[in-house]
Amino acid sequence: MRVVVLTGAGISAESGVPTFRDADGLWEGHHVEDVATPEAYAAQPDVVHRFYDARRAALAAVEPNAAHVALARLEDHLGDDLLVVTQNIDDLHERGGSTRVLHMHGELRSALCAACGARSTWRDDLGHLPPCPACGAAALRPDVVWFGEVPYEMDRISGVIDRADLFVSIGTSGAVYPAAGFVQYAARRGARTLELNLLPSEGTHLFDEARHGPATALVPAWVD
Ligand code: BV8
Ligand code: ZN
Repeated sequence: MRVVVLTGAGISAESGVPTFRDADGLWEGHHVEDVATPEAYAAQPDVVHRFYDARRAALAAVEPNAAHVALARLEDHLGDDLLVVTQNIDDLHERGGSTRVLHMHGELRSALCAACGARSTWRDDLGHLPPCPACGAAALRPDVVWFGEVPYEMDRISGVIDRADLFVSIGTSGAVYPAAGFVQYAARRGARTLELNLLPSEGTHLFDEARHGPATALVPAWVD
C-alpha cells in the first residue's frame, strides 16, 4: 500500500505551534500573507527576519506530539511506501521520528543563499546574518517558500501522488495552493482520499472520507 500524507499547521497545533488561520492569522499586526512574500523581504527584511527568528526560537520550546509520533510508527511499517509531504517549516516530524519527510514550503532551520543558492543550517547564536558559508556573500535568507514563490520538489510530489493508493491530509485548511489541489490530483489517479482535521477544511467535500477532531486522537487511531 503506497501512502502519501500531506500535513499542515494543524498537526503541530497541539505541540503549541500556532496555526496560520485559527487565530486571526496576524503576527505583530501583519497578515502572514503580507510578511511571507519576497516583496515584504525586499521592503522590510528586518520585519521578515524577526518573523522567522521568533518562530525559530519558539521551536526550541515545543515537542512533537502523538500525531507526529504515530506517523513515524507508520513509517516503520511502510518504509519507502510512505512519504510525508509537509507544508510546515518546523522540524517536529523529524523530531517525532519520521525520516521520509518532504518540506514543500522549506524549513525554519535552513538558510538559503540568494546569491549562489547554497543551503546551510541557520545559526541563531550568531545574532546577525553571517556570510554564506559557500560563497561568502552577505545574501542569506530564510529557506522558506513565500507566497508567489514556487514550492520545492513539485515533480517529486506529483510522481509519488501518481503512484499512491491512499492520500491522507492532516491538519490543513486547504487554503493554500498548490497543496490544496493535491487531493483532486490524487483522486483523479485512483487513490483513496482521507481528511483528518479538527474542522472541515475548504476542500473537505473532495475527500472520500473525512474525520474531524484533534490530530493527537485521529492520527494514532488511524495508524494503529
Ligand atoms: C505558487 C511558508 C506557483 C511560509 C507558506 C488565488 C487563487 C489560488 C491561488 C492563489 C491565488 N493567489 C495567489 C495564489 C497562489 C498562492 C496561494 O495559494 N494563496 C492563497 C492565500 C490563496 N500560493 C502560492 O503563492 C504558492 N506558490 O502558487 O507558485 C506555482 C504553483 C504550482 C506549481 C508551480 C508554481 C506558495 C505558497 C507557499 C506559501 N508559504 N508557508 C511560512 O510558513 O512562513 S504557506 C502557509 O500556509 C504555511 O506553509 C501553511 O502550512 C500553509 C497552509 O496553511 P495550513 O498549514 O493549512 O494552516 P492553517 O492555519 O491554514 O490551517 C490549519 C488547519 O488545521 C485548520 O484547518 C484547522 O482546522 C486545523 N487544526 C487546527 N488545530 C488542529 C487542527 N487539525 C487537527 N488537530 C488540531 N489540533
Ligand atoms: Zn552563497
